[in-house]
Amino acid sequence: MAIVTESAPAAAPSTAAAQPQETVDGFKLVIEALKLNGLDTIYGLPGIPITDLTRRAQADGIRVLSFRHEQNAGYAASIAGFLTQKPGICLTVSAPGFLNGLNALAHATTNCFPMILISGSSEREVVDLQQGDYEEMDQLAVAKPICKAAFRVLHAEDIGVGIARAIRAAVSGRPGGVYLDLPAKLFAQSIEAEAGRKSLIKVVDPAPKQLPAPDAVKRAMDLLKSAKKPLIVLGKGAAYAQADADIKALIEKTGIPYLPMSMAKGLLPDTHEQCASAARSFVLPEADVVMLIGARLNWLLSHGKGKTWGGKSSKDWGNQKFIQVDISPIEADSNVRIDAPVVGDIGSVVAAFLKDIASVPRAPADWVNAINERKSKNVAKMGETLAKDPSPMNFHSALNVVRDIVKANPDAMLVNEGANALDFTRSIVDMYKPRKRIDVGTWGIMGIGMGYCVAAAVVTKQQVIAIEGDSAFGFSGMEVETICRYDLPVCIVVMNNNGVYRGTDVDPTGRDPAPTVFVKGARYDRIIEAFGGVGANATTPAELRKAMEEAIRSRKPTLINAVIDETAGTESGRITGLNPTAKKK
Ligand code: ADP
Ligand code: TPW
Ligand code: MG
Repeated sequence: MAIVTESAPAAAPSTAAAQPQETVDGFKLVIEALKLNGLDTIYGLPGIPITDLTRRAQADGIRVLSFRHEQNAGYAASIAGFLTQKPGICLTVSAPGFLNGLNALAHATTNCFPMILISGSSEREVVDLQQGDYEEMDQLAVAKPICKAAFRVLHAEDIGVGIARAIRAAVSGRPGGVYLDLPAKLFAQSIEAEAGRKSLIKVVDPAPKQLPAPDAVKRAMDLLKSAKKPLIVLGKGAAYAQADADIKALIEKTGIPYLPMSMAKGLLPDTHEQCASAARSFVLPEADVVMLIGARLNWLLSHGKGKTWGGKSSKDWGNQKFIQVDISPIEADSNVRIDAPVVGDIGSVVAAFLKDIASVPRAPADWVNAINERKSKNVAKMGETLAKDPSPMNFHSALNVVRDIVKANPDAMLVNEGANALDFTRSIVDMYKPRKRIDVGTWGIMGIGMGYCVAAAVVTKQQVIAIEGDSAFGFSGMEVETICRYDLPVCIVVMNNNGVYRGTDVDPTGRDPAPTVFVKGARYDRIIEAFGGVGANATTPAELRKAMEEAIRSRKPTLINAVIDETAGTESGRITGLNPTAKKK
């Protein structure tokens, strides 16, 4: 490791006999600690006190991707963590930059993505006495409640330990967001080079395997063997675990129908004969044993109860028994009884299941047939809808094109946010490979779009396709400049229906535009042209297809304004029922 950067005769005693001492400063130690641990990319935004950290990191070979807003850098880091199993690094300045990064830190924690938010901070002595330092804020205290762990390093010789602790906290057990506070003073501290080198830690086994207890495995397998109507639910934890071949084997060897959660789509191709997505509302209430693999029974699965699961009212439990595979020992029983919790990492657990797989009977034919019947009906119905070519274009006719393009480019990454633009894409666009679909996640958060595009392109080097609601796009739209600056192969499709959910609302008083409505007929494509990217306006599926094909052929940053019928969407997409007014009714 080339850690010696400077000789510092000025700092040495000025006797003629003294040898100039080789020293290393805090900047360099941070950079070397990251590199030593294979953390080769920083998503950030410069300014005091970290500008020189970005410069020197770049000079030392770390890829430094500079954003227009820290939130987007943070989202990029979070999804890089999901895709690589290494903590994504987001770097920000103090107070305001730090706060801008916090949303992503919380998002990473909520979604179980490993990420480290590194923020520069002001002088401790001044901050703690609240004497009004430049960008004064007790950042460590603010970060703590929303992240998995938070650390501060005060002395250069502790940088190695600080970064090692941050890495372990981010990736071990249930992954999450970690905050690392680096005060301005730290960067300028110099220590003796050899001592500096020795202080760094290459973290050994940062995310240790967690083998399941044999009795827990047996309990789960016994329950599975007893099932007449088994179902497997794959969540984004299963996608994160990168145990793709074993998960496929588990599903195919048992013949059990499975349901992928949004970001688990493509773990097996959505076109797989055992995929039950098109019969979701049938399999959830009907199943008798449900194996959850890396999926929580949160709101996205109706908390495991209520009508979705065959309960009589919203609080009633259904009749299913649950097996839950999760690395978190406290996840089980969070919403309903888990009859067979299996705590461990998904790779190890599924491998343990496979050892006993021959004794699991194949999923009963009447169950499989009943599902297939529902599926083919629903698929046929969807086919009819997709075949229509209404004018103006609606979500279905536009997404029918996206569906074809993704099918022809199964390695492309698909970024997706919005309400209708999200829900329709998830149900219409099939995914064929693992970890290709990245979206709004557990919170249904708007704003992940362009940050995810940057990270997806940088990490995977694949074509990225972003399907964005016009509202969703606005949260991170300025990052099209970033996409153009780094010349990334990103094709953004803005599903422009003139607003949030729809473009049809009016202010009853006649004074202002309605809260959900935007400038009508806006031309989002022109935004990217300002930065040298390719813009296209598409009013028909044919125009959309041509523009997307051209984007993928050229790999040029492209933004397509897809003009969608402003009446086509529904309030809140698929989750209208969560609105308080709907609840009141
Ligand atoms: P989804 O939204 O797709 O249903 P969730 O985010 O709710 O998925 O659930 C992901 C779950 O996966 C979390 O409970 C998390 O603890 C778990 N998880 C993440 N990584 C692993 C892993 N390597 N092994 C086991 N469980 C994991
Ligand atoms: C950070 C609330 C959920 S969906 C959405 C908002 C504002 C936008 C829907 O409009 P869009 O999609 O994107 O045009 P479409 O196709 O239905 O017209 N702030 C944050 N996150 C969320 N989820 C919201 C607000 C919301
Ligand atoms: Mg919209």
